[in-house]
Amino acid sequence: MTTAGKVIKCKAAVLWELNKPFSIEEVEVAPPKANEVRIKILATGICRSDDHVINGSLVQPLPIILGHEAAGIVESIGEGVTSVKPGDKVIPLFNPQCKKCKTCKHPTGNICMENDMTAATGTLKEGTTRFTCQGKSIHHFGGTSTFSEYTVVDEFAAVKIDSSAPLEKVCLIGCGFSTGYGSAVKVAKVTPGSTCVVFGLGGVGLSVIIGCKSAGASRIIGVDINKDKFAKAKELGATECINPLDYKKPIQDVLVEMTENGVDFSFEVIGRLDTMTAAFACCNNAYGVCVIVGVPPNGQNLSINPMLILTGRTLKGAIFGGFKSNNDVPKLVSDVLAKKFKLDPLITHVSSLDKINEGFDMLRAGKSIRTVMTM
Ligand code: PAD
Ligand code: ZN
Repeated sequence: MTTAGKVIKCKAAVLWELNKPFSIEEVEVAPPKANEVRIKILATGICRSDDHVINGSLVQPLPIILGHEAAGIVESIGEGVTSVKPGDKVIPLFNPQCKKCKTCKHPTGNICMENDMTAATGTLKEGTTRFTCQGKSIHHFGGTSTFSEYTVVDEFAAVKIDSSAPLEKVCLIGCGFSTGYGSAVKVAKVTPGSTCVVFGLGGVGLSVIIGCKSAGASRIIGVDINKDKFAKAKELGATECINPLDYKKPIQDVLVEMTENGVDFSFEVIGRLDTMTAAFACCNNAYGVCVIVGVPPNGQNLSINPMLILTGRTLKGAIFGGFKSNNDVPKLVSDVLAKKFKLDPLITHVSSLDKINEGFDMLRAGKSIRTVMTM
């Protein structure tokens, strides 16, 4: 029996209030309108950015269905959709690529003007939501909302991937892996023989390490206050790992000493102002490049002595590893199929949507890298 054109009732994790657990609810998912795609989500990862919404660091309209790192199969399409068809494997794109706006037409810019992160409305482009629960309309998150068995996205926020891709792994290309890997190879443009430092060894930081190693860095220093993260970081390419709590001096001073006047490339992959300041200060004064990857707390500012910039350091940042999502996501999936890199080491837990709160508790306790919920 086809579900196309009908409302689908399914399970979703709804966040009704900040700092509260998700409620597993039966939601109604309306059929896609023109230029929209309804997707059956088969796998979705838990990323720290979702947690930033729960704790208020990343401000979004509530109630909301979070989740943005996923893969699924197209269930039905709205009028005018041409890039995907029912049955296609797709990855939803929280940082979409419409290919028409000024940013998409720019050779490197990747914050498509159709994105719903920078000034979140919690709706699709048409201006309304497709989710209803207990008679209330529920907001979308980043145009993706993958903590639901079915979701509706704008056509520009979904991309077809290889039909043989293992969805329970390539879901990480929807956010964490691509963000980290691209931050190294595309944003910093790590060079062979260079020295890199990565602050924060979660799923995204470890993906930065994978990128630094593949770009030929000869020294990769991992920094984390949780030493349980060190073994995996070394397995993926870190040549040494340090814990700021083991030193009396500020960690930037330790790093500058360890590396003869600072590193070539530094990455902040936590989302804290103090570690952003440290990451910037520990890169070489003449040519060091610091990339901000962590999402900072809402409404706070960094204070930086301009002298640090004047001598030649570069401070930059990027969403989604600087990748143009529609162009690059299918290529990254093909790279996984060609065994160019492995996603398995990043997936420490496989779980289900019913256990979403336990999955977030493990992330907060530093016990998981990525939990992938399969449906
Ligand atoms: P995670 O929580 O798995 O990893 C963060 C790591 O930082 C953990 O291992 C912590 O132990 C460590 N840490 C915490 N505090 C400190 C500290 N003071 N000093 C040193 N280490 C510390 O998160 P994640 O890997 O999923 O995400 C990391 C950040 O990247 C987070 O801010 C997230 O919102 C952001 C992100 N950005 C994008 C983007 O497009 N720029 C995409 C996805 C995630
Ligand atoms: Zn994410």
